[in-house]
Amino acid sequence: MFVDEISVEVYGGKGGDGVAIYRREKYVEYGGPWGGSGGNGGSVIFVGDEGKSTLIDLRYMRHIKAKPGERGRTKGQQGASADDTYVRVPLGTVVYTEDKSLKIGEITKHGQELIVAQGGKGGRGNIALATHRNPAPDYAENGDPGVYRKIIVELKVLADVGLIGYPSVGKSTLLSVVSNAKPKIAEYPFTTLHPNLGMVEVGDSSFVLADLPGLIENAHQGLGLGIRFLKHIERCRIFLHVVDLTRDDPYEDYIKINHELEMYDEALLERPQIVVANKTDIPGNEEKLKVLEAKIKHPLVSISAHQRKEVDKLLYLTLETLKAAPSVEEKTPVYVKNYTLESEEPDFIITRQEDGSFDLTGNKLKLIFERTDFTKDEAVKRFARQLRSMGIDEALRKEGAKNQDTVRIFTYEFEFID
Ligand SMILES: Nc1nc2c(ncn2[C@@H]2O[C@H](COP(=O)(O)OP(=O)(O)OP(=O)(O)O)[C@@H](O)[C@H]2O)c(=O)[nH]1
Ligand SMILES: [Mg+2]
Repeated sequence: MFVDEISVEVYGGKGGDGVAIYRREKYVEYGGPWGGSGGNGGSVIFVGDEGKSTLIDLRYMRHIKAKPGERGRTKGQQGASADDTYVRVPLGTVVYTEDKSLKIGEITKHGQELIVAQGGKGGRGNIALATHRNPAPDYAENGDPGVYRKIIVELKVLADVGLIGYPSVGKSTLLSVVSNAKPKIAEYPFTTLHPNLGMVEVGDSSFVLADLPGLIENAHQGLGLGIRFLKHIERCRIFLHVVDLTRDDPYEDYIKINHELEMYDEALLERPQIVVANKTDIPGNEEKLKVLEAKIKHPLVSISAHQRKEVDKLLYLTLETLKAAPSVEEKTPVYVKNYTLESEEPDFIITRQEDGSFDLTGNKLKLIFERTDFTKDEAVKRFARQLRSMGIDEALRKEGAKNQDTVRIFTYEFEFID
């Protein structure tokens, strides 16, 4: 089965907590801070692997978790950082956020790495937190949580040449006679349900040929096997457009398939196309072939895939065309923004509740919140200072906060003091 889109949950490992302990020295009450920082959590990383051709492995690991970092140790030693968790994926893998509004990245090369869930940073121990003002803090930072997200992993078939055309015109038959691929061939439409790839050798050169499911009118609106497969077509550098001479009007077929390409993305019309008039072994269609030759604007080769007639001629023309063809620009659909730090939400968001209290949320705020050990007074004071330096006090005042108003930060509540 060909898997081309899958949803997976990925979890970066939590950073190890820092520790707050003191050095013990004889006759010295406080020997100074001695707590090490926590190690970083592991990240979940996808790696390109040219030996893989499907996403089937991911189907068996719906939740991918990286390991947490170790707690800080005594004697100022840092806890060990966790190893990253690597997942090998085929080239052409694209990763999106859950709703597909953001593209996290894409793997196109062997060995290329993409972090899909970053591990959390280790929390600082009390040695690292010591400052001029407070040389012996009795608190430490908690480790940051790792990134958790649901992602959509998508694979587009990477092929140089794509076979397109109506169902049953002989696309799979052609692939089967020019490569080692063994696609299913039958006389009913939609025999091919997923793309088949074959390596085609021509003289000293070779190219990857993709046999794609048949297209029909309004495929761009989802009819037949629809858009799911039009998107595979996008990446082919050239098309072999197979038309069946035994059908009523092969020229009309040619026009309609090109119209489908245009409706999906008009740039596809610019791509080199060779028209392959198939089934010349069946007599009585010579007139239709002549009409095609006269009317179409693309080069044409007539063959019998079944009898492998004139197939070599087609392969040489394909190779020549491929060599001259521009490489395909990877383009991101307009509605998909590339993932950047700016796409993250602001540091904090203030919402006024109906009862007049204030709710504070936001990614950066959450991070500072999670780092804080609220059982320690000093740590809480430090948290308050951090809020002030982020401009939260100022912003609250602007939103109309007054003395003794309630402010809520996740699970923590306090009174605003002007
Ligand atoms: N006579 C003749 N029959 C052919 C030729 N090429 C393919 N066929 C037949 O046409 C039918 C459809 O062939 P397929 O290769 O499965 O067609 P397809 O384009 O892959 O069809 P879908 O996968 O449904 O899109 C089969 O019965 C083939 O045997 C040919 O050159 N001559
Ligand atoms: Mg087929």
